[in-house]
Amino acid sequence: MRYQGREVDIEGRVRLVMESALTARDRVGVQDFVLLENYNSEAAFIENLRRRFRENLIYTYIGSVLVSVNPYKELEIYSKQQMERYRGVSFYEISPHIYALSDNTYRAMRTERKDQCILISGESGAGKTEASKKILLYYAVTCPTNDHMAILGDRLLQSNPVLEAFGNAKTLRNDNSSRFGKYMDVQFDFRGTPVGGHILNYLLEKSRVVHQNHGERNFHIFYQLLDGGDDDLLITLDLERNPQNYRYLVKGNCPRVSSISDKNNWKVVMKALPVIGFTEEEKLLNIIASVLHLGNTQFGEGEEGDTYITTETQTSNLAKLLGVDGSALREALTHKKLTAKGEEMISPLNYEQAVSARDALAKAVYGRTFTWLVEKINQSLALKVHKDSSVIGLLDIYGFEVLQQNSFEQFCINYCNEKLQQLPFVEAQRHHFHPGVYNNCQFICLTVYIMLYVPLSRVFKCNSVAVFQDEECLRPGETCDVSFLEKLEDTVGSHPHFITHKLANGKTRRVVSREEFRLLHYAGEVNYNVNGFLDKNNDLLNRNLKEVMCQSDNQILSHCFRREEVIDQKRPEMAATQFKNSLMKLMEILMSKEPSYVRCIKPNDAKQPGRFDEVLVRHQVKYLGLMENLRVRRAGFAYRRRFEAFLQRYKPLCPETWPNWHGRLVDGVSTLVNHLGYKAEEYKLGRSKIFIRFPKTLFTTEDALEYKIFLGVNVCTCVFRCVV
Ligand code: AOV
Ligand code: MG
Repeated sequence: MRYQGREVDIEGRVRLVMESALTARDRVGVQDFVLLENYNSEAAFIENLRRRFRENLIYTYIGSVLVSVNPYKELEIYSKQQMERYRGVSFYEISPHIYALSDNTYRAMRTERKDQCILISGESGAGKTEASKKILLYYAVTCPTNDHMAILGDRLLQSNPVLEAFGNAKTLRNDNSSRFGKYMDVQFDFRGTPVGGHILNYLLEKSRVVHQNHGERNFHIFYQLLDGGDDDLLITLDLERNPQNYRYLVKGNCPRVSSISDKNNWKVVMKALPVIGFTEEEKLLNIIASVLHLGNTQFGEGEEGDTYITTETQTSNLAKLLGVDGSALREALTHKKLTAKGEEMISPLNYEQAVSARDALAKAVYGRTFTWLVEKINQSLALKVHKDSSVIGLLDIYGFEVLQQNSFEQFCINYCNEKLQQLPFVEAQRHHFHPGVYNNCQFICLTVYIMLYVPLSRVFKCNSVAVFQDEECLRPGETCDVSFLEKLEDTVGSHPHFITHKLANGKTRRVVSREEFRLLHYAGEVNYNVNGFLDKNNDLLNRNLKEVMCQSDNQILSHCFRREEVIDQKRPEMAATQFKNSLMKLMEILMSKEPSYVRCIKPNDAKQPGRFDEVLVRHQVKYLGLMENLRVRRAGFAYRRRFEAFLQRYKPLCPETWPNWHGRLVDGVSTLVNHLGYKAEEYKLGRSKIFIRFPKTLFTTEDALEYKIFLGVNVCTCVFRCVV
């Protein structure tokens, strides 16, 4: 028989299994942390990661959780041949890989007929987006397809460079940092062929359009256009090639990034657009250019405190690109329309107000175009109404972030990470407190989770920061960020994970300034500066600017700025509330699916290959809860399978369950495991699932199945049970 590509007989195979297990353990550590001898030791855990990292083995399991360490270099492990190696192969027979997790999830979806989701977490730059792309590629390449569906696979893949161009940017943490959250459903029909897809996007960091921190850039697409667009195109758009000429591109003082070729990426995006069914290229380019021109629109101050535009020619071009009337745009950029006692009044904006109106327009134009782009991609992926279809969801969000100055964006990003970090815990609770399985619950570590996460979530849930910001924004008259901070102190001041300058009282060594509040997140402390918090949450656009925009003859923009919005006097939901609500919906989506987890680790802050910074890794191992994860797996039942799935898979191993079991599922499983010789401490039967404690039990059963399929006759599985 063939084993790992070699022709061997059964004895040889057993020997090979044992030899490879022993030598591999010494050289490169164990491939599943569950098999670590000293599984309580964090040092042993990190040493195992380090050994494997040194050997370019970036993947390790904790049971069914995949831990991935960013290699910061291209490894030869993602080829088509590699994909083939992992197809249909049991999780534990072959070295850990993102393809194994992808394949396993796919097979679970097919055999258990249950929707799945893959949750990828880790801090900024840890490798989440790369992992999600690899999973998608795996499905596009390995799933059965036909000509029609091949187009869909192409679209799924090609949507990535487009979304990344518009939604990713260079930050200090990551040269290709996702500045939006992405959840993608891939839909499969009963044959396992991908038939549709759908993307949900979460809170794009729009403030980046008008401002970037030092060493960071605006969204990639601007630089791609300037570097890659041909001369004629730039002339048509009235653009110059040098990004330094655009105020929205110079704030971070970082026009070029050595790891990025804007020119090549531009070509990739231009090629991808038609694949995803895009015909409005010209209109889209006009919009990108208009944002740059908006940034260069400057104002002068009149004697009466009024404002006028000093860059007249540019504004005319800007109006053309936006497809709106020039004088109406000028008026709307320098005046605001108010309705008082049923009468409309126009009042001039002062300099600061005009700058802020201009920036608000740039953010709105870009942000809404991004949402439109996602809608457009969704149309091309078109989720089908299929009776027997299932989906695999892929979640790739922005990772936890701590910057020098943290603002509203980091607050939302970190809140999102915090929420998602709770998910496995909620999930574990759901499974392990399954009646009949865990009567004398051994969940010591669960309390760690509860202590860490629940109190903070209470801050958000009961005294809901988001909701209360809405109240703050709603208050008539001038509201200011400092009063928001005071109100926060009044509401959640007593919470141990919340600190401000006033509340610190010498209790903290690190300074919290008067404009900051500090939250103790699961992943560390973060000081948030409240300056601009409310404005960002308000995300308001003057009504007359909306009026101008909804008359645009650029169809993308007229789609993005609807007439109804101007007529409708209802206050739109605040950004934080929208985000919170969409996250709650996301949690529901995720909870309705069977989850798999990829935990990404960043080995160093210098983005360098071969560097394993132990302090940094230890911190991530801690806050990702990997030791707790391991302890839970070891102490509890590492593997769980639905009765149907377990019986379906292993029934050939027992004459009484083969070819079909007609009694109750639980009795079938019981008969099967008795026949296989499982010992009482190795497993438990729950209400609808079997829980298996040791990976070896499952390895053995898998081996027996494989051998059985190979021989085509019934074998005594005990032989294997003794030797492996
Ligand atoms: P992130 O998604 O976790 O950060 P990325 O997936 O963008 O991080 O990874 C950051 C960079 O690390 C990539 O651009 C690659 O250069 C490198 N990298 C990551 N994974 C691999 C891999 N498997 N092989 C080779 N290089 C890799 V963020 O979106 O900032 O939270 O917000
Ligand atoms: Mg990312």
